[in-house]
Amino acid sequence: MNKAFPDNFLWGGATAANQIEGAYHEGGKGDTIADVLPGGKIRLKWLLGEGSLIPDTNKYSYPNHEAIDFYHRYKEDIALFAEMGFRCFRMSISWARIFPRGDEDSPNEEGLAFYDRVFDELKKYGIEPVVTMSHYETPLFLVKEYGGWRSRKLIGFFEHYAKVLFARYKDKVKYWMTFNEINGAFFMPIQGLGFSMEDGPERKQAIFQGLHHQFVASALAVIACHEMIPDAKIGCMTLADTIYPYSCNPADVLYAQKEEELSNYYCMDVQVRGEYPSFSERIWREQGVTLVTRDEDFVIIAKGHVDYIALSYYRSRTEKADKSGAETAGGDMVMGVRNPYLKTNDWGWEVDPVGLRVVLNQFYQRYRLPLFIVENGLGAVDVVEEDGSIHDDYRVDYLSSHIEAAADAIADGVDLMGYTPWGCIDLVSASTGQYSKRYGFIYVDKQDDGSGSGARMRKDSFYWYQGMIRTNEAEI
Ligand code: BGP
Repeated sequence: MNKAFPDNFLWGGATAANQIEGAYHEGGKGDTIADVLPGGKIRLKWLLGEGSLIPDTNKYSYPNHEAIDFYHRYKEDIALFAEMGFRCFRMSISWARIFPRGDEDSPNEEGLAFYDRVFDELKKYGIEPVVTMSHYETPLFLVKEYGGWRSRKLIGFFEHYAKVLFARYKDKVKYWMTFNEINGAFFMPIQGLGFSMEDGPERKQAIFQGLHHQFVASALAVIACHEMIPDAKIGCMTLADTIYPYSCNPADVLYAQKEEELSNYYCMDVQVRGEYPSFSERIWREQGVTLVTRDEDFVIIAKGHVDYIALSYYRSRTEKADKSGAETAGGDMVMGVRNPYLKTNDWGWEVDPVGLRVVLNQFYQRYRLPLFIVENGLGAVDVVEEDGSIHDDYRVDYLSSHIEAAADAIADGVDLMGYTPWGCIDLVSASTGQYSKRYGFIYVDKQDDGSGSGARMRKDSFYWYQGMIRTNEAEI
């Protein structure tokens, strides 16, 4: 039996500027927070808020500086996306290419022109750009000078940036997203909110305050987009955290529910419903947070609610009230306890396609807005055979099982707009800064020590995904 997707389903692939472009000092671009994160396991120290914001190239490598050189090779890459049959391409605009410091009045024309060239190239093949405005790449100047999103001033800078983008690209881009994985701030504030800070009450206060500023900024961008490009759609983007209670012990169920409220619904309720959820007062109390707000913020938030919900999904999370003695689930900062029913990938992330169906249903039932899976995928070590072939059947298994889960969700009644697997071309990992954690259909010859020609090669999954898009169906 086959399951069909809607004819206008947006099949494609997803990337972010800091993980593919490289050319970090070309075209007038300023530094971003991604440019000071070193590559390899050591990056964790920075994600925990303990690393320096001054790069030390004698001691560390900074793979985001070169990434996969999409800045110069975008034509070749887009041709390969077209060969797979992409209908859309998710990418981000680097804020620091448009405003190198982030707080200028006038944009950098060279940066704007670069994205014009990329959009024109996509159009040549009929590929729709899906653009994230801020994907873990806050300009470093804003981080150092203003303390990142802790500062209210960033609301105005972001609104200005958004308006410049809408004015320039109004005829070229019809799908927008404001902040990538906005709820990721709870786990890795350095990437989303652009500040580094060790754990403690001050950090919690800063995270909630920074998120409030992002909510207002996001809503202002939504309002501007609706006014300036009435035929565009603008969404929020959330890290979809399917949370299971470890057992039917009511204490575990309640704990899991509270985690879900914080991780999934706290941000989405604001961005989708235009108001803070009923449980937010409790969360602020429990976390010892006092938000500093202005009356006008709530008017803006109420008006600037989004048109669709974009989400990333990689794995589920299992939670337990009392974790003592329990095995921790592997992975990065999004940690729960080990779920004995699930297998893990090479980096310890649990693989759970059913969790995707579950979370799509949860989100759709709660919000009744179209959903868009803009990240999903398997980070794995790939082996290039002597003849240049790459047999990544494990990736095909992962993706096809998740596509089937998405098809099941559609059959459940969920309105799903599209699917753009993460890292459709190999890129630099966000959590480890490695090249060797590969997600792509297209292999890029770059190794963790920075060596490699940068040559692009088609993996087996390239041909599988091409067939998948052509038939518009998931084989089950
Ligand atoms: C998401 C980010 C992406 C991406 C992905 C995979 O959280 O939005 O930028 O990198 O995760 O994670 P990683 O690169 O750490 O494997």
